[in-house]
Amino acid sequence: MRGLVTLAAALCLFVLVSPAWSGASGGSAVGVSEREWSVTLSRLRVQHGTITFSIHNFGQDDHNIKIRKHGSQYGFSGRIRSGATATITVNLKPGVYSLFCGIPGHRALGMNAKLTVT
Ligand SMILES: [Cu+2]
Repeated sequence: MRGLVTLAAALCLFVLVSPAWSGASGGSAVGVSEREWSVTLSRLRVQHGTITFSIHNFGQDDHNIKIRKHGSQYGFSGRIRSGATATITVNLKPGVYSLFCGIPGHRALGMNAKLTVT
């Protein structure tokens, strides 16, 4: 219940830094907020294993999220329309990952974030 409340708060009230909440599958969860031109994570460090990313596009343009480390791709949200939410669940090993928008030009404009998996 608390997790749902926290998730709703993160998505509806633009809360950018929220406490960790447990994913339904028992793994970790990370909230991702996209807008022109930023990607903001609810947390910057997360434990390795199953991680669910709840991604909301607060922007006016379409965006997406790609998860990469050392040139290898670990996750892709597909297109997320303005106002929409996408969820992707991936299994990540420890390391520093980049979460960025893969639409040409958007990463360079600032839609890029780093997540440390411990
Ligand atoms: Cu974008």
